[in-house]
Formats: sequence, structure tokens, C-alpha cells
Amino acid sequence: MTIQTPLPALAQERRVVTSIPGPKSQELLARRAAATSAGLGLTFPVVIERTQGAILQDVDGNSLIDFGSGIGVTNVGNSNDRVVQAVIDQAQMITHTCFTVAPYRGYIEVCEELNKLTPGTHAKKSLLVNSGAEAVENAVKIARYFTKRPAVVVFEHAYHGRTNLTMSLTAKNMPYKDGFGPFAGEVFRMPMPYPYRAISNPATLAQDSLEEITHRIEKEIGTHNVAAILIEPIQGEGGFIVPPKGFLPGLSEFATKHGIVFIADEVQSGFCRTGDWFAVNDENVIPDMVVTAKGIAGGLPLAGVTGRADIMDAVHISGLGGTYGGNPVACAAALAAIGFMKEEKLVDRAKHIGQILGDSLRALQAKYPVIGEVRGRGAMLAIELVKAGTKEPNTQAMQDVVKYCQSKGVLILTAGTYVNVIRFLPPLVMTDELLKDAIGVLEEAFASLK
Ligand code: PLZ
Repeated sequence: MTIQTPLPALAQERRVVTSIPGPKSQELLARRAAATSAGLGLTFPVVIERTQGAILQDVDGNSLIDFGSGIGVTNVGNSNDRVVQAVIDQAQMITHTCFTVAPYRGYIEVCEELNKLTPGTHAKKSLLVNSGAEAVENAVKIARYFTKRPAVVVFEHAYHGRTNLTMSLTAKNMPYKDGFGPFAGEVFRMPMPYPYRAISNPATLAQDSLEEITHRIEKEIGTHNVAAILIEPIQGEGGFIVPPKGFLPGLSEFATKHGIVFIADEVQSGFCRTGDWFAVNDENVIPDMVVTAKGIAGGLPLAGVTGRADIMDAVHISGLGGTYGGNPVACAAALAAIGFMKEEKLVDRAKHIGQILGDSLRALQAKYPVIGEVRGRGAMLAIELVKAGTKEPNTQAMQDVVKYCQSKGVLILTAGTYVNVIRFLPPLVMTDELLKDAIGVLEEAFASLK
């Protein structure tokens, strides 16, 4: 059997040819409702047939602009040519052996890349697994083993996954935790400095937060009981909350002083998204461990834990593993995606996209007081919607904007503890024309708000 010839390119333009959802999507959505668990959410009620670059094409032939990258995954573009070719080539060679049974080259090479790309020049080692949640779980497992301590410190508004431990590490009850307990023990939640909603003086917010957190860790847990401090350097699902400058370096310094493993969850913020390889690069923070997933493999399921070699090597042989972790096809996709990010300088593309989008969002904010704040970094930007003249969350406006954009063929994602944030995670290969077209739709959406 030979591999099929490539499909013709999908034009990088928005084209809405039916009502949304169109008739074919409606039919499949009815089958979805009948066949799939009602517990699964649905952001955009269409069914996708094909993707390329920054376009998602649905089964009715509508070309939709992708402002979500599958929640920050397809940073190199949907169905990136290099990723697709690597997947085909690798699948012909090896589909699966299980790395801990009989190893293969791709796993080793992805770990070598992660060890080089993550911050710091110290000796590092990595472990590959299947999902962000699994990577976070493993990071905590390893930190506990290494320190021989039980407690894990996490933050308000945090999201770390949906497994039992990562649900416990996640802050928000609905929809992530409600009814799914009992939760894991030894998880301690600290306040997160949220500049837009902070009551204290913005100039001293970082210092004030650090003082409160370190005091509470010392008094309520005892530093000698803390295995890890786990934090998203820019919070994702929580609403793209960017901590004030100085906070992350201060926290990391405190961790180091007390032998606590400082873990950065870069699952959503990693791989060029923020205009750096990782969000912690911005303030030169060097975590003891970095958790990666999403953007790492251009759309294939893969995640990593990278950390100080002494920490990663502490665990006994066969203490870590999993059947599929670091699957060869996913590793080939990751190597192709990472190569593409380097060669196409996606770090710079993220900054460029962030400049255009950020300027447009700030102009919108000046015009529409419903936009309380524009925040984020690089191509990880968000707007928080409020009732005009207050900071009261405005979920209705968020829903109206999302709906308007969908009807015009633009996919946008929401977020936020208060369900009032619109976040933008465009593929980093989005053309300027397409970006401006999507921004135009967003402007219309705000103009249409009552
Ligand atoms: N850490 C920072 O953003 C996943 C969740 C989507 P998995 N975020 C998207 C949903 O509704 O389930 C995420 C994250 C951060 C960990 C995770 C978990 O990654 O690959 O979804 O397990």
C-alpha cells in the first residue's frame, strides 16, 4: 500500500457558506449528543472536517478562523506539513514498542531538546507522558520522592488537570471538581496576585503577596513539610492572569532557600506562545522542574517533565513509566514541531501577533467600557469583561461576543474564574491578513452589544 498524495492546500481565508451550524454539522451534532457523554462541553457547535494553518473547515464547507489552537496546542499551525510528514514517516517505521520495554531514538531526542530548551544551563533530565495532567502528576510524584515531604503548594485560579490529584491541585469547583471528590490530601492553596482585582497597592502587590504566602507556608504548613510549589507562570484557564513583576523570582528564591522544588506548569504558556520559549524566561526564573504538553507536539498527544538531573534521577528504577508515554509517532511530531518553531522563529511571530492583537484590543477597550482589562504576553492575550464602570463580571457580554464571532466564522475561547474572560491563542503561523480579518469580526461583535 502506498501513502496517499498530499491534499491541496486549504486557503487561509474565512468563508461562511451556510448558517452556523450548517445542516451537516447539525446532523452530526445530533449523533454526538446520542453517542457521547453528556459530561463533555462544547465551545463551537460545528463539526470539523479538515484543518490547516489557522483555518478549520467544517463539514458544511465553512472556513473558520482559529483563535484557539485547540487550547494552545497547534502553535505551529493546524496539520502543519512538517508535523504531518513526520507522523506518516514515523508510523511506517514504528507505531509503538513502549519506551520502558524497548526504547527508540525519538523519545531520547525529544528529551535532549527539552533539556536544552528549558531555562537554565544546569544538568537536566526528562520524562515523557501523554497529557498535561499526567505530567503534572509525575512532577509532584518525583518532587515528593526527592524531598521525602508530602505537601504541595498551589494557587487560587490555578488549573492543572482533571485526574484526581490534578483536580485537587486545580482551584475552581465548577465545572472541574463539583461532585468528583473526595480529593487528594496535602494540597495547600495560596492567594494569587491578580493585579486587576487586587485590593492592595499595585506597586507593592508582588511584595505583599510574597509576604503573605511565605508567612502562611511557614505558619500553616511548615517549610520542611513542603515538597513543591507548583504554579502556572501565566495562568491559563483561570483567565490569563499575569502575576506582577518580581513575584515569580521571589517565589522561586523562597523555594530554593527552603529546599522546596519549584515547578513551573508551562502546559499552556510554553513553546513560543508568550514570545519566549517559556513564560518564565521573561523574568529569567529557572525552575527546578518544568511541565510541558500542548504545544510540544503540534497536535499529537505528548507531555514532558524536565528537571534538575539530581531530582529526576532520585526515583528508583521502574518507579516511573506508562504504556504510551512518549509514543514514537508523538515524539516524531514533537521533533518536527520544535524544528519548525526554531526555523520559523515562532518566538518572534508570537511577539508580532501580540503587537497587532494587543494594540487592537487596547483600542477596543478605549471604545467599549465593557472591556475592563487587556492582559497577557505575546500571543497569549485576554480581555476581562465587566459591567461598564464597575469590575462586576459580565458573563453575558462574553457569551454574546463569542456567539457573534461564531456566527461570522471566528472561533474564540473563554476562561476565567468569574466566567468573563475571552482569551486569544491563535496559531503562530496566522497571516497578518487573517489576524486583521478576525479582529474586524471582534470589533463588529463589540459594536453589536446592547
Ligand atoms: N496545566 C496550565 O492549561 C490544560 C484544559 C481543557 P491536559 N488546559 C486545558 C479542559 O477543559 O480539560 C492544562 C493547562 C495547564 C495542565 C493542563 C492539563 O493538560 O493535557 O488537558 O491533561
